[in-house]
Amino acid sequence: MIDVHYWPTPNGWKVTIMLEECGLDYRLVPVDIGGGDQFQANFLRISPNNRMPAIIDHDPITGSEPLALFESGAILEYLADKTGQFLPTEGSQRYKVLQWVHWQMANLGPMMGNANHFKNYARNIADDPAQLEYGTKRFVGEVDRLAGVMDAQLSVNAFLAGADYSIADMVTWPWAMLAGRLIDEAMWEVFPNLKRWVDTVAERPAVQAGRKAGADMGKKELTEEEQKARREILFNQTNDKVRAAREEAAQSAK
Ligand SMILES: N[C@@H](CCC(=O)N[C@@H](CS)C(=O)NCC(=O)O)C(=O)O
Repeated sequence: MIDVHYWPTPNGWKVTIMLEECGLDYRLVPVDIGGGDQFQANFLRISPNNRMPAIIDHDPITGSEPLALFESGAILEYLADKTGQFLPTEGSQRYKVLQWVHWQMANLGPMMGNANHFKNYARNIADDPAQLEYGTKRFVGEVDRLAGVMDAQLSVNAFLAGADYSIADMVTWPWAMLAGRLIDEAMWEVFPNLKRWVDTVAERPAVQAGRKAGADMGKKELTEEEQKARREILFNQTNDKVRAAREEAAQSAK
Protein backbone atom coordinates (compact mmCIF):
# COMPACT_ATOMS: atom_id res chain seq x y z
CA MET A 1 0.00 0.00 0.00
CA ILE A 2 1.18 3.51 -0.80
CA ASP A 3 0.04 6.53 1.22
CA VAL A 4 -0.21 9.67 -0.92
CA HIS A 5 -0.06 12.90 1.07
CA TYR A 6 -2.16 14.93 -1.25
CA TRP A 7 -4.34 17.84 -2.22
CA PRO A 8 -6.08 17.95 -5.63
CA THR A 9 -3.73 20.25 -7.58
CA PRO A 10 -1.64 19.68 -10.75
CA ASN A 11 1.37 18.47 -8.74
CA GLY A 12 -0.86 16.07 -6.81
CA TRP A 13 -2.52 14.74 -9.99
CA LYS A 14 0.85 13.70 -11.42
CA VAL A 15 1.14 11.06 -8.68
CA THR A 16 -2.46 9.81 -8.76
CA ILE A 17 -2.29 9.56 -12.58
CA MET A 18 0.87 7.42 -12.37
CA LEU A 19 -0.61 5.21 -9.62
CA GLU A 20 -3.75 4.71 -11.71
CA GLU A 21 -1.69 3.98 -14.84
CA CYS A 22 0.28 1.32 -12.95
CA GLY A 23 -2.73 -0.12 -11.10
CA LEU A 24 -1.02 0.28 -7.72
CA ASP A 25 -3.03 0.34 -4.47
CA TYR A 26 -2.96 3.70 -2.74
CA ARG A 27 -4.79 5.73 -0.14
CA LEU A 28 -5.03 9.50 -0.03
CA VAL A 29 -3.99 11.39 3.10
CA PRO A 30 -5.31 14.97 2.79
CA VAL A 31 -2.82 17.84 3.19
CA ASP A 32 -4.99 20.96 3.27
CA ILE A 33 -2.36 23.42 2.05
CA GLY A 34 -4.62 26.46 2.52
CA GLY A 35 -5.27 25.36 6.10
CA GLY A 36 -1.55 24.95 6.90
CA ASP A 37 -1.32 21.13 7.12
CA GLN A 38 2.02 21.30 5.25
CA PHE A 39 3.61 22.75 8.41
CA GLN A 40 2.54 19.92 10.70
CA ALA A 41 5.36 17.92 12.30
CA ASN A 42 4.28 14.58 10.84
CA PHE A 43 4.17 16.00 7.34
CA LEU A 44 7.46 17.92 7.60
CA ARG A 45 9.16 14.69 8.58
CA ILE A 46 8.37 13.22 5.15
CA SER A 47 8.35 16.48 3.17
CA PRO A 48 10.81 18.98 4.70
CA ASN A 49 10.12 21.51 1.92
CA ASN A 50 6.52 21.86 3.21
CA ARG A 51 5.02 21.01 -0.15
CA MET A 52 2.78 18.17 -1.25
CA PRO A 53 2.68 15.61 -2.88
CA ALA A 54 4.69 13.11 -0.87
CA ILE A 55 4.35 9.35 -0.60
CA ILE A 56 5.11 6.60 1.88
CA ASP A 57 5.52 3.19 0.24
CA HIS A 58 5.00 0.52 2.91
CA ASP A 59 6.29 -2.20 0.59
CA PRO A 60 9.18 -0.49 -1.18
CA ILE A 61 11.67 -1.87 -3.66
CA THR A 62 14.49 -0.66 -1.43
CA GLY A 63 14.08 -3.06 1.51
CA SER A 64 11.71 -3.70 4.37
CA GLU A 65 11.63 -0.17 5.88
CA PRO A 66 8.82 2.08 4.52
CA LEU A 67 10.17 4.60 2.01
CA ALA A 68 9.07 8.26 2.22
CA LEU A 69 9.61 10.52 -0.81
CA PHE A 70 8.74 14.10 -1.75
CA GLU A 71 9.03 15.98 -5.11
CA SER A 72 6.62 14.68 -7.73
CA GLY A 73 9.33 14.02 -10.35
CA ALA A 74 11.32 11.85 -7.94
CA ILE A 75 8.12 10.05 -6.91
CA LEU A 76 7.22 9.18 -10.52
CA GLU A 77 10.76 8.01 -11.27
CA TYR A 78 10.58 5.73 -8.22
CA LEU A 79 7.14 4.36 -9.16
CA ALA A 80 8.41 3.71 -12.71
CA ASP A 81 11.36 1.77 -11.31
CA LYS A 82 9.06 -0.10 -8.93
CA THR A 83 6.74 -1.24 -11.71
CA GLY A 84 9.07 -1.28 -14.73
CA GLN A 85 6.59 0.92 -16.59
CA PHE A 86 6.64 4.30 -18.39
CA LEU A 87 10.44 4.76 -18.05
CA PRO A 88 12.86 2.47 -19.88
CA THR A 89 15.14 0.66 -17.44
CA GLU A 90 18.25 1.35 -19.57
CA GLY A 91 19.51 2.87 -22.81
CA SER A 92 19.39 6.39 -24.18
CA GLN A 93 15.59 6.58 -24.08
CA ARG A 94 15.66 6.39 -20.26
CA TYR A 95 17.67 9.62 -20.18
CA LYS A 96 15.49 11.28 -22.83
CA VAL A 97 12.47 10.66 -20.61
CA LEU A 98 14.27 11.92 -17.48
CA GLN A 99 15.45 15.00 -19.38
CA TRP A 100 11.82 16.01 -20.03
CA VAL A 101 10.79 15.16 -16.47
CA HIS A 102 13.48 17.55 -15.20
CA TRP A 103 12.44 20.11 -17.81
CA GLN A 104 8.90 20.12 -16.43
CA MET A 105 10.01 20.27 -12.80
CA ALA A 106 12.42 23.17 -13.39
CA ASN A 107 10.52 25.11 -16.06
CA LEU A 108 6.84 24.59 -16.79
CA GLY A 109 5.73 23.90 -13.19
CA PRO A 110 7.46 26.88 -11.52
CA MET A 111 6.71 29.32 -14.36
CA MET A 112 3.03 28.40 -14.47
CA GLY A 113 2.85 28.60 -10.68
CA ASN A 114 4.30 32.11 -10.75
CA ALA A 115 2.13 33.19 -13.70
CA ASN A 116 -0.95 31.93 -11.86
CA HIS A 117 0.15 33.79 -8.75
CA PHE A 118 0.50 37.16 -10.47
CA LYS A 119 -2.49 36.78 -12.76
CA ASN A 120 -5.04 35.29 -10.38
CA TYR A 121 -3.96 35.66 -6.75
CA ALA A 122 -1.63 38.61 -6.25
CA ARG A 123 -4.30 41.16 -7.11
CA ASN A 124 -5.93 40.23 -3.80
CA ILE A 125 -2.72 40.97 -1.94
CA ALA A 126 -0.51 43.50 -3.78
CA ASP A 127 -1.69 47.06 -4.05
CA ASP A 128 0.86 48.26 -6.63
CA PRO A 129 -0.57 47.69 -10.15
CA ALA A 130 2.90 48.13 -11.71
CA GLN A 131 4.23 45.15 -9.74
CA LEU A 132 1.28 43.04 -10.80
CA GLU A 133 1.71 44.02 -14.42
CA TYR A 134 5.44 43.30 -14.42
CA GLY A 135 5.06 39.90 -12.73
CA THR A 136 2.19 38.86 -15.00
CA LYS A 137 4.04 39.86 -18.16
CA ARG A 138 7.25 38.16 -17.12
CA PHE A 139 5.71 34.80 -16.13
CA VAL A 140 2.88 34.56 -18.68
CA GLY A 141 5.56 35.33 -21.28
CA GLU A 142 7.61 32.41 -19.97
CA VAL A 143 4.57 30.10 -20.15
CA ASP A 144 4.04 31.18 -23.76
CA ARG A 145 7.70 30.45 -24.53
CA LEU A 146 7.45 27.01 -22.91
CA ALA A 147 4.24 26.22 -24.82
CA GLY A 148 6.29 26.84 -27.97
CA VAL A 149 9.02 24.48 -26.73
CA MET A 150 6.43 21.71 -26.21
CA ASP A 151 4.71 22.42 -29.52
CA ALA A 152 8.00 22.12 -31.43
CA GLN A 153 8.88 18.87 -29.65
CA LEU A 154 5.40 17.45 -30.29
CA SER A 155 5.51 18.43 -33.97
CA VAL A 156 8.02 15.61 -34.51
CA ASN A 157 7.12 13.22 -31.66
CA ALA A 158 3.85 11.62 -30.63
CA PHE A 159 4.71 12.17 -26.96
CA LEU A 160 6.98 14.53 -25.10
CA ALA A 161 10.04 12.28 -24.86
CA GLY A 162 9.53 10.42 -28.14
CA ALA A 163 7.25 7.78 -29.62
CA ASP A 164 5.94 6.37 -26.33
CA TYR A 165 3.80 7.72 -23.51
CA SER A 166 6.00 8.05 -20.40
CA ILE A 167 6.32 9.69 -16.98
CA ALA A 168 7.44 12.84 -18.87
CA ASP A 169 3.88 13.17 -20.21
CA MET A 170 2.38 12.45 -16.80
CA VAL A 171 4.33 15.21 -15.04
CA THR A 172 3.69 17.73 -17.81
CA TRP A 173 0.05 17.19 -18.79
CA PRO A 174 -1.60 18.35 -15.52
CA TRP A 175 0.07 21.76 -15.97
CA ALA A 176 0.08 22.06 -19.77
CA MET A 177 -3.66 21.47 -20.09
CA LEU A 178 -4.26 24.56 -17.92
CA ALA A 179 -2.06 26.90 -19.99
CA GLY A 180 -5.05 28.45 -21.81
CA ARG A 181 -6.27 29.91 -18.51
CA LEU A 182 -3.01 31.83 -18.20
CA ILE A 183 -2.19 32.78 -21.79
CA ASP A 184 -5.56 32.80 -23.57
CA GLU A 185 -7.79 29.94 -24.78
CA ALA A 186 -7.00 31.09 -28.34
CA MET A 187 -3.45 29.81 -27.75
CA TRP A 188 -4.52 26.29 -28.72
CA GLU A 189 -4.80 27.42 -32.36
CA VAL A 190 -1.25 28.77 -32.21
CA PHE A 191 0.10 25.51 -30.73
CA PRO A 192 -1.78 22.75 -32.62
CA ASN A 193 0.70 19.97 -31.79
CA LEU A 194 0.44 20.75 -28.10
CA LYS A 195 -3.36 20.72 -28.41
CA ARG A 196 -3.33 17.31 -30.14
CA TRP A 197 -1.16 15.87 -27.35
CA VAL A 198 -3.24 17.46 -24.53
CA ASP A 199 -6.40 15.92 -26.04
CA THR A 200 -4.78 12.51 -26.60
CA VAL A 201 -3.49 12.24 -23.03
CA ALA A 202 -6.82 13.50 -21.63
CA GLU A 203 -8.58 10.49 -23.15
CA ARG A 204 -6.61 7.95 -21.11
CA PRO A 205 -8.88 6.39 -18.41
CA ALA A 206 -6.06 6.47 -15.84
CA VAL A 207 -5.52 10.18 -16.45
CA GLN A 208 -9.22 10.81 -15.91
CA ALA A 209 -9.25 8.70 -12.73
CA GLY A 210 -6.09 10.35 -11.37
CA ARG A 211 -7.50 13.79 -12.05
CA LYS A 212 -10.69 12.92 -10.13
CA ALA A 213 -8.86 11.54 -7.09
CA GLY A 214 -9.74 13.50 -3.97
CA ALA A 215 -11.70 16.05 -6.02
CA ASP A 216 -14.01 16.73 -3.08
CA MET A 217 -11.20 17.76 -0.75
CA GLY A 218 -11.07 21.39 -1.81
CA LYS A 219 -14.77 21.91 -2.44
CA LYS A 220 -15.85 23.64 0.81
CA GLU A 221 -17.49 27.09 0.45
CA LEU A 222 -15.26 29.68 2.12
CA THR A 223 -16.07 33.04 3.65
CA GLU A 224 -14.02 36.09 2.58
CA GLU A 225 -12.21 35.91 5.96
CA GLU A 226 -11.34 32.23 5.46
CA GLN A 227 -10.07 32.92 1.93
CA LYS A 228 -7.88 35.70 3.28
CA ALA A 229 -6.44 33.46 5.98
CA ARG A 230 -5.65 30.75 3.39
CA ARG A 231 -3.93 33.28 1.11
CA GLU A 232 -1.83 34.43 4.06
CA ILE A 233 -0.67 30.84 4.68
CA LEU A 234 0.05 30.09 1.02
CA PHE A 235 1.44 33.34 -0.34
CA ASN A 236 3.28 34.97 2.48
CA GLN A 237 5.95 32.42 3.35
CA THR A 238 9.43 33.38 4.42
CA ASN A 239 12.03 31.42 6.32
CA ASP A 240 10.78 33.09 9.54
CA LYS A 241 7.32 31.73 8.99
CA VAL A 242 8.57 28.27 8.06
CA ARG A 243 10.97 28.18 11.05
CA ALA A 244 8.20 29.23 13.44
CA ALA A 245 5.97 26.46 12.11
CA ARG A 246 8.80 23.94 12.54
CA GLU A 247 9.54 25.08 16.11
CA GLU A 248 5.86 24.87 17.02
CA ALA A 249 5.65 21.42 15.45
CA ALA A 250 8.79 20.31 17.36
CA GLN A 251 7.32 21.59 20.68
CA SER A 252 4.01 19.83 20.18
CA ALA A 253 5.84 16.58 19.27
CA LYS A 254 7.60 16.57 22.69
N1 LIG B 1 8.30 20.74 -7.07
C1 LIG B 1 7.28 20.29 -6.18
C2 LIG B 1 6.20 21.37 -6.08
C3 LIG B 1 5.11 20.99 -5.12
C4 LIG B 1 4.21 22.18 -4.81
O1 LIG B 1 4.50 23.34 -5.12
N2 LIG B 1 3.08 21.86 -4.15
C5 LIG B 1 2.16 22.89 -3.75
C6 LIG B 1 0.75 22.58 -4.20
S1 LIG B 1 0.63 22.37 -5.95
C7 LIG B 1 2.15 22.97 -2.22
O2 LIG B 1 2.27 21.97 -1.55
N3 LIG B 1 2.03 24.17 -1.67
C8 LIG B 1 2.03 24.38 -0.27
C9 LIG B 1 2.64 25.70 0.12
O3 LIG B 1 2.87 26.53 -0.78
O4 LIG B 1 2.88 25.90 1.32
C10 LIG B 1 6.67 18.99 -6.71
O5 LIG B 1 6.51 18.89 -7.92
O6 LIG B 1 6.37 18.07 -5.91
